[in-house]
Amino acid sequence: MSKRRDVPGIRPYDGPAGGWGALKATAQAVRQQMEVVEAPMVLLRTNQPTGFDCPGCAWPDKEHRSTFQFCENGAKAVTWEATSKRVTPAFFAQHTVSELLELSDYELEGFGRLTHPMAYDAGTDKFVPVSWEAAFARIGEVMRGLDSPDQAEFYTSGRASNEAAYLFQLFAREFGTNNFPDCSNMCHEATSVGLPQSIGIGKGTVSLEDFDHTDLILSIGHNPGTNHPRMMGTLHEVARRNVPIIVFNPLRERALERFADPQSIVEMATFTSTNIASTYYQVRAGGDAAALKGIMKALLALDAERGDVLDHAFIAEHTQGFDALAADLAATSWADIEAESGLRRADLEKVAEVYARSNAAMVTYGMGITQHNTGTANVKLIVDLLLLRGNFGKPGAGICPLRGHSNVQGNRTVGITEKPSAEFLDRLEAVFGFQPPRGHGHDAVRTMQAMVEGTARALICLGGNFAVALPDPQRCFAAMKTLALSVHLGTKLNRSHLLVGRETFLLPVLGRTELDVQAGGPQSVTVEDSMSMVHASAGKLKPASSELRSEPAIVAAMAAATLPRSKIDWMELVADYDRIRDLIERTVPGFDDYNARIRVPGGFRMPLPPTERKWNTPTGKAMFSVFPGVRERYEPWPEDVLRLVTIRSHDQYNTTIYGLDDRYRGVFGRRDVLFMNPQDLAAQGLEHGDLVDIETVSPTRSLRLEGITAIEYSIARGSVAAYYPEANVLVPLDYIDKESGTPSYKSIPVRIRRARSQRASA
Ligand SMILES: Nc1nc2c(c(=O)[nH]1)N[C@H]1C(S)=C(S)[C@@H](COP(=O)(O)OP(=O)(O)OC[C@H]3O[C@@H](n4cnc5c(=O)[nH]c(N)nc54)[C@H](O)[C@@H]3O)O[C@H]1N2
Ligand SMILES: Nc1nc2c(c(=O)[nH]1)N[C@H]1C(S)=C(S)[C@@H](COP(=O)(O)OP(=O)(O)OC[C@H]3O[C@@H](n4cnc5c(=O)[nH]c(N)nc54)[C@H](O)[C@@H]3O)O[C@H]1N2
Ligand SMILES: [Mo]
Repeated sequence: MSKRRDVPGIRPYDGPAGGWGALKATAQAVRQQMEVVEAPMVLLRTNQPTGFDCPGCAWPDKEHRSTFQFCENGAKAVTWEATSKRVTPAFFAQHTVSELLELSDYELEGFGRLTHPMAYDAGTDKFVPVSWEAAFARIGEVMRGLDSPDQAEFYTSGRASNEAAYLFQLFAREFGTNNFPDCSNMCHEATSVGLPQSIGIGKGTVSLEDFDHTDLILSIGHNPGTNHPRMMGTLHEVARRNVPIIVFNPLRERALERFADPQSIVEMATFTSTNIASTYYQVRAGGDAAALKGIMKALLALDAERGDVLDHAFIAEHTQGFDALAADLAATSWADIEAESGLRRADLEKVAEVYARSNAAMVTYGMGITQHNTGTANVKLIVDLLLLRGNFGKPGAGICPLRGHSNVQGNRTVGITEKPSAEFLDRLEAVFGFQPPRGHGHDAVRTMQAMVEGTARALICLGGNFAVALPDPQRCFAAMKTLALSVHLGTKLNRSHLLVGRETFLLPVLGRTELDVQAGGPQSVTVEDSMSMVHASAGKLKPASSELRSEPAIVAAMAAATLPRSKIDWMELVADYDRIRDLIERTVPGFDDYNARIRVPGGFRMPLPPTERKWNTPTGKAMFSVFPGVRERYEPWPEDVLRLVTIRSHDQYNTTIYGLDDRYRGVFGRRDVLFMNPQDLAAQGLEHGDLVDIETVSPTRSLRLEGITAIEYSIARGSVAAYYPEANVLVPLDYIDKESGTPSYKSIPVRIRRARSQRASA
């Protein structure tokens, strides 16, 4: 092969993930954002019994008791929030909103923490300071002036605490709508919709202890070295027990290959590392259903030979729908499975063999499974695989969705959903005495569609970067500007804040790391992690500005201003968050003795019936389901169409970009790249480093991203990858999983063409 040309910022990364590189990156993050004296103290308080919950990810800690767990990306999340940089009224006086909109979210957030409540002034095109009271009064006035409560949309980004989220849903429901777009609608909605159908609850079933007992992990479509870094410690332990970890991922992700645990004195001292994946299958993007069906088909064949491969007793006692699944697998051809998954029959048979030998297996998965047209069906297939060998309700077994935001699961538990159950609404009615709306409301995509159509008039965002996170910014950005009112509770400036409507308010909040003092004294909030553990989190840092208010306090004040005849004494609730938790206890099952139990270090676990082999489905059984065919789309794609997946870099938290490197993938100082398989490059007559244009194959919209540098990467053939959110310009807004509404961010049909001008490539 000829020598690869040099491309600026692209250098292979040969080391393991973790190790000294991670320590160095942490030191750098601290230096750039914080005063160094304060930093070690803050980091030491992360995920400690008396400290705050890490805003980085939703991976649990061993009872929140262990000594400080080193985590590079957790440190970035904490230092990013605890930065000493500030965005003050003086800053806003210097820049018009139009000017600021020219900047990227990376630059905007880089200016630091918001310090004062601000209101948009159309006359000067600037944000100007406003008093909290004036802001609340005006928000209330506009809200009351809407023609219908359903013209208002209440967005939640899953960082909000249980207390803030509960008050937010209470506000919206007393106001009269179930419009709850949330980040989960773009993330694990397929889990929230699929798992209840299969096992009766929309949550993962494994606990941290299960990792000590498992003897097989299938890791599908998630990148823990970057997105759930504390999981690496767990996987490292499992790998060192010689438990097979079989990875399915179109991209080679370094942390899934080799990891040096910064906690391991030996590995750090000797520069060694541990292999994580025992086998790494580079499945084609969107080929997981085919692969899972192949494994199950092989498993059934083994059972036909040996008779004891399936857990027949479990299937008979606990499940329904096995025969239909078996018939469908028999009817699915190996040719289709191989073509769609890009994997060989012999390999999938090997996985089935290993699975057949295991006593307790688990599947861990993330966005590679959910952000597809068939996201919900994919999730249900994973359950099928586990049910075949009774992998629920025994130590070491179960399903483990890697959640997104640190409290996205808790938000759902306390009522952030556009499809509330009748029982929950009945309890709200009984406890509060108002009649909550009964009809289903809008999810995230539906909200944006309503904004595009002009039927949504007001948007209140409890955190997040709504328009940048969603697909098709061209449409979404324009729609935001047609609103009568937008209100953003945030810590840092982002582009959604700047897409101002007729009136827009920016309300700066206390972050997780900061001390929250209310009339009743210092407060803690509570969060629920990926494994359904609920525990307290109390910030300790001095707030970024004396003007900041807590999220519960702001939500309560907006509610009080909007609902003058409210049945709820909002401000009294905020004086002491125990009062909010008492109300949660009275209206949401599983929170008995809430206030007492969060005062025990480590907190408590929410009920998870499948761990006791109890199934809250309509039949009372766990349900097998059938995935029709092997494709995400029911017709094959034309030959020259590639499947684009959008991914996160190592220096990024969703739309928050900490830096421009993606160390483990060998990308430095840039994000404008397209990862391609060398054979796909060659097939298109392209070379490593060529500039390309990407165009979405869409009958309805012309969506393009121009001037991207194509680079060689170890990625499955037919799949290409680019960074989110830059690549969101290529995602059609209506390209969703119809069952869950989740955008198909990981299966966009695209064509790649050499860019007309090759100027910037060398
Ligand atoms: N540091 C950091 N932590 C985070 C976040 C962050 O941005 N930064 N985001 C948080 C949030 S909200 C979430 S939802 C999670 C996201 O965590 P992940 O689920 O890990 O998210 P992604 O990086 O989007 O993609 C995961 C992996 O899926 C693979 N993949 C893509 N398409 C396919 C496919 O079709 N099949 C398979 N098998 N794999 C595929 C990609 O190659 C990538 O390795 O992380 C949370 N934690
Ligand atoms: N193409 C593509 N698009 C995607 C995805 C993808 O994989 N590919 N992933 C999707 C997923 S999984 C998700 S979850 C969404 C994320 O969507 P969002 O949750 O809306 O986005 P974030 O980038 O996490 O939000 C960042 C902003 O949150 C605010 N913030 C930070 N901390 C706090 C806090 O403590 N309180 C408050 N009130 N505000 C705070 C800051 O102002 C910051 O600018 O994006 C989705 N979009
Ligand atoms: Mo997410």
